[in-house]
Amino acid sequence: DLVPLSRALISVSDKTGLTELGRALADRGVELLSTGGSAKALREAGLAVTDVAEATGFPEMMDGRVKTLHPVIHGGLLALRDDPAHLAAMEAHGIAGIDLLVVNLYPFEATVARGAEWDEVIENIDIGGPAMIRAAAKNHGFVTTVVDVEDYAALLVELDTHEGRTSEAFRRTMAQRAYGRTAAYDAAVSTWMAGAIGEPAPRRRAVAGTLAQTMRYGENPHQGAAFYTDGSNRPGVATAQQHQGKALSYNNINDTDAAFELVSEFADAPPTCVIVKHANPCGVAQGESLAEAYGRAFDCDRVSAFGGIVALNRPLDRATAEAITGIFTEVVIAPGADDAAREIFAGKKNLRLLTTAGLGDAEAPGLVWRQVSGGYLVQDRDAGRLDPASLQIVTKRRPSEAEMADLLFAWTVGKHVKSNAIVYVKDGATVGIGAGQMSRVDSTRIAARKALDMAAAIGLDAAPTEGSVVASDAFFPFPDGLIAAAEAGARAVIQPGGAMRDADVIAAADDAGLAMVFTGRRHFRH
Ligand code: 93A
Repeated sequence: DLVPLSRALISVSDKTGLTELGRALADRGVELLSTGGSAKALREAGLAVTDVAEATGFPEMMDGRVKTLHPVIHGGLLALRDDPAHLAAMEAHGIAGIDLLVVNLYPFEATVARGAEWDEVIENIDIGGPAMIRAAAKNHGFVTTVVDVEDYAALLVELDTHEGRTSEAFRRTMAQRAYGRTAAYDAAVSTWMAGAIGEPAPRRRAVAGTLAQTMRYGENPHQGAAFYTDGSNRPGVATAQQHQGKALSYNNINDTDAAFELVSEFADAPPTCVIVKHANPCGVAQGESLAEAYGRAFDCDRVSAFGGIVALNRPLDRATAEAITGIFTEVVIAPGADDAAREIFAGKKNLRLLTTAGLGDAEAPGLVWRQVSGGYLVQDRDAGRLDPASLQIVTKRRPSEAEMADLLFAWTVGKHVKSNAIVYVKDGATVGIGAGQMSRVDSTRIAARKALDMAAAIGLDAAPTEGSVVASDAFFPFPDGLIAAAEAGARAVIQPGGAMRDADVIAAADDAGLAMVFTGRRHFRH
């Protein structure tokens, strides 16, 4: 899969590193082909260059709007070098292969950023550059495409590693970046245009992905909204089949996603049910049966579960469907539903039932995006599972086997609770969840208090947190949160550790007779 590189087309607006790259390629015996300004710079650096105009037999024209848009160029980029018909066409039409394309586009984004007028911005929409990039990247079996100055060095390393050739893996990596660039470029054009013509509706804005649905409104009734799929085709809310009920709202989709992501952590576990409200779980439980799991999840916080989203880790059955219809529920998502369950739900017209092709992959890598003023934050998905062997027991008392199982369950739930997250668990069911507080001790107290409220509502004598275990998504900075958990009746604690005052926190745990394990890993979720 190594292909030699003998002819390069260089056409760049940003001339950074251009002459160095040109010289490095020429030194390796690569013939250079180039457009007006790029060719001039290369020539001034003393390099031999063929003008694109000479290769095409056409001058660059219409203020440069047409310079590389010619079959001699696009044929050279697109021809399959192992297809006799393509080779014959090249021969017949005097087309020489182009093995490397180096392009960076007209500075559209920078032109917008400096506040240029409409006509000037339009003139900075590159047409020939993206056309060449898309052609070369499509033909990555034979052609290398470089669209970032930052990749010049990697290209030269690649050539030196393979004696002037490029590997398939490298060409594919570069092709992926190439399409990423052209996609972002057109998105920038569309986004600018939407702003310039005063069209704020989300459905008109450039968004990566495919428009799946426009909504009556967004998070609130005065906000427009739309839903896009990203083409990854993963099991989840975007690819689920909806069997009944009204179209999903913006908040439904957001909450259903949170519920499904959490239940997908329990792919190989006993029957598990997650109930979500406002993107936080308000009850997560396992049981002998799915119906039992639902009942136990419901008992964590019956008040919040009203109008919630239910996610299940196995197909919905009749008993679970019956239990769910006991209260008003917005959405149920599960990897399937049997006929009896479907029949029971059919009587509840407002209940949406979504089935997926399977559970999500909690360990799949991926990127998550967040918008900030004037930009985006991108990070790896919080994937990956805790290795129980890596846990460190830091207290005098070791957790029992049953406590350890509950600790791991609480830890996994805590990963999906907005920070500061505190999760009390007993016998495979959450009994108190504290979410989204600005101080950890508040989350600890709120979770315990909600558990007490629940106990009063359903007529329990003892506090549900009595004899529970507790997970904290990040370390306890002070002993106060841990002491509050001990006072609520927790017997074991799981937390990352790593606080300056760990020693104080461990001493407080020992004083209260708690077992505590450190994970060495944090799960902030904001
Ligand atoms: O106006 S274009 O869309 N028409 C073209 O045919 C074309 N071919 C390359 N712009 C075109 N380019 C762009 O010219 C390249 O993407 C690059 O940004 C720029 C390089 O021009 P020069 O080498 O003259 O500085």
